[in-house]
Amino acid sequence: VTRTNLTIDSDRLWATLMETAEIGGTPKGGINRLTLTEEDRRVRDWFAQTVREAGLELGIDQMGTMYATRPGRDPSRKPIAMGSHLDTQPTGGKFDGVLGVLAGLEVLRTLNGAGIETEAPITLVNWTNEEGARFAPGMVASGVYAGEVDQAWAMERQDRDGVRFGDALDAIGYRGTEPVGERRFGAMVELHIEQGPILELEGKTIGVVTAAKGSIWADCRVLGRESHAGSTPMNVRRDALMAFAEFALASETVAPQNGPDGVATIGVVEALPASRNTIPGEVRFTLDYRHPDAEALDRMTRGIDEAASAIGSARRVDIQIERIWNKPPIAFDEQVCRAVETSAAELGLSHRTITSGAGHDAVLTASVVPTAMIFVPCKDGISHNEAESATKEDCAAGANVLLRTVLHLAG
Ligand code: HGY
Ligand code: MN
Ligand code: MN
Repeated sequence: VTRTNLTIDSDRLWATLMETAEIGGTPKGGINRLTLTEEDRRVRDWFAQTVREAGLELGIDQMGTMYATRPGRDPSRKPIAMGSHLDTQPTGGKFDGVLGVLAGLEVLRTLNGAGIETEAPITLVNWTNEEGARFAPGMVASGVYAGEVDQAWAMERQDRDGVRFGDALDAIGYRGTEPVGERRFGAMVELHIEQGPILELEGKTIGVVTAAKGSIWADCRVLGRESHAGSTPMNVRRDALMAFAEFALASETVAPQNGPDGVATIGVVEALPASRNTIPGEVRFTLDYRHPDAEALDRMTRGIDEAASAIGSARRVDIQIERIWNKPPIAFDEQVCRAVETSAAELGLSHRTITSGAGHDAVLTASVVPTAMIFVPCKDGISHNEAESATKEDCAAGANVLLRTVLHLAG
């Protein structure tokens, strides 16, 4: 039975959001808390202490993912999971990931305060390395949990300084002993800011997320030939940087060819040997492209590979694209989506169904656990930016939908 009058404490939620934003907080009001750094360790320590104070049982798996469980009346039932991530982008905001974890904490604190016992246990999850900004790919711990990423391969991923994921995990003391994927959940619900402009434009408070774009990440290299900047005629150069530039613009035109929902991004570029009077012989760069439709995503892959070989032969360079992540588009679970929609309606909150352009841990768990997401608006649709912001009211609305959805599912 769902208590009709139970709501979360929005002051407490907001205070917790602002308190933890100090850990890795930046002068511009954002958060720089890259996965498996000292800042990540500090927020994990805070999380561990806070959930223990709330009487929750804490487990940590071999990828460092943290599970805080509130017992239910019937321990034989699979727990209902709420969760997201506490790691951020280098110029991250206060809400991406963090809102989903702290709203889940607020839900559990509210149940404790009301003395409510649910049939099924409830587990709050902090997934390791959702962002993929330090160690690529992102969503790697939920990927291992879902059986879509190989754990040993994940442990070997290196950051730009050559630090291995496994060593960084040991350095902050969060390599748990629990095998990944051993915990099975009855359902999983993730609350997140939309990170896009639709809810705000339409004046809707809640997004019932029914699907998510597919995403492909690649580590790329252009191999040309170093040569003298002054004495090498333009027509004999094998300039890796200029070839990269042409490829970058080609990837920008491939995206919209498959409709307005196709996107492509090159976030990191490095020209070697990085000397102003040597023609770059090598360029290393990242490529992230996405589409909600699997067929269109395949067409983007073909367009990108065709551009690489055409530009490569025209400029006598080799453009290599190594795909390290390939997650097809997904649809979330209909029952769980309906529980989200019913909860929003019960609360009298304006809502609409929506597809997620961003990736989330829920996108990975969806293949092994009935999963859905709740969106709330963020200002100007801005995210992965220190100016990211959401209102206290919308955060509370999202947390109340999360509370009711979990009560529906946990009984
Ligand atoms: O890349 C993503 O979609 C996620 O926000 N890390
Ligand atoms: Mn996120
Ligand atoms: Mn993010």
